[in-house]
Amino acid sequence: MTSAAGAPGAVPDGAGFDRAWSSLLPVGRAPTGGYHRLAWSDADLGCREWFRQQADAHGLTLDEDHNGNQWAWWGEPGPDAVVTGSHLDSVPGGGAFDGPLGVVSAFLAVAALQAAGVAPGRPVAVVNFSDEEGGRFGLACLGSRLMAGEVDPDTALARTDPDGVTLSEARSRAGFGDRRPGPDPDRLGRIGIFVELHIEQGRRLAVDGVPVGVATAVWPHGRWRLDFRGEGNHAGTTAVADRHDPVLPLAHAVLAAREAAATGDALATIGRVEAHPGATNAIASRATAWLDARAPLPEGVRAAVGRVEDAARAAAGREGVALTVAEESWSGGAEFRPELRAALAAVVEGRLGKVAQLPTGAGHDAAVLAASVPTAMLFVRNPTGISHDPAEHATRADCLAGVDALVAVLASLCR
Ligand code: HGY
Ligand code: MN
Ligand code: MN
Repeated sequence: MTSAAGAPGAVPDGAGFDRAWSSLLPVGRAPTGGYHRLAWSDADLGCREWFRQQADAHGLTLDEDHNGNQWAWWGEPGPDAVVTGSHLDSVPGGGAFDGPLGVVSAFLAVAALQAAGVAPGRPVAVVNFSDEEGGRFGLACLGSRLMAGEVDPDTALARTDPDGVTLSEARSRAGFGDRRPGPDPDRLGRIGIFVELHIEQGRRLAVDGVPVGVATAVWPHGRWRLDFRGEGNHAGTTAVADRHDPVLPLAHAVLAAREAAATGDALATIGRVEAHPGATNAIASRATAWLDARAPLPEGVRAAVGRVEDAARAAAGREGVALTVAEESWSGGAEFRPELRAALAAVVEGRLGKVAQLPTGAGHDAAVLAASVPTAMLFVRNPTGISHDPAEHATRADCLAGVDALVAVLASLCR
């Protein structure tokens, strides 16, 4: 047995990475190439079964908690554990790497330490956090936020998906109905440090020519639902002066989101809209838009949302349309501990010869946990920066560099 210090003999198993990656790749992939691994769907259950198989293959002890999070323990679960992993669910039509790269890399990094005969000085676990994307029920980072007591379980259970299925019903259909979600101080209390590896959702590492980076911060971000209620009518016989078209103020909201993003430091996006009844030859009676807004500081997010809401309300008033705006999800973001990220950056640089430190506008479970435990993130270079799309990609060489960096980080933490 060698000590974990540096674990020079622990190197990524490229063939092992290929096997793990290729066994997960087909799960939940649509014919379009995009992924529909939505929480508690058959695709998500397929990912959960894959996690169980990986835990078994690496001799890790499986623990599935009441919030749907999966843990694979190397040794006995215990306090001050080094936990690494990410999520396996995707946005609708998402890419293959956002989430899964962190979970696959975590299993491979643990396998490399095991193969090198490392005896970890503290418990180690690989984690799959449930429903990180909120792609079905609209609440981001739900598994980790329920564990941390950040989301009311009854509020979450009552959330419905676009087909009107509640989270409660979806969990029951998945065989989880007998387990009530909610705060889990025991499991949260076991975490000594959480390290999440994730594909970069941007191009900073590509521009800097660096394969692996360390996160400095996750921006605050939230989701708002804008409901416009007008008056349905015939598209071919209703004079403009007689219209109360809800899609018109919705269009103003879309333009205001772009304006807020183009003129401030926030990012504001409306990527999901619905018009009812959705008939080509009818003026919609109601329409809904979902706004995603993010910025380096919370007040920047609120300012951007305010600009969108003001524009939408003014346009709705002119059109005689009623508007309600509701905040659906809020994540406060996180600043990762400077001393921790500097220590990990030194480890990564020592292993790979170079490193960068960078913030992200993308939300992560690591940002949720940062309020309770020391957390850090490693980013793997994404040549195009594209994410939340089937074109999302990282090269195999960079994925293995990410595993290599994670091995060195885990080895340094497991002393
Ligand atoms: O939405 C996000 O930023 C993350 O991908 N859940
Ligand atoms: Mn994502
Ligand atoms: Mn993610």
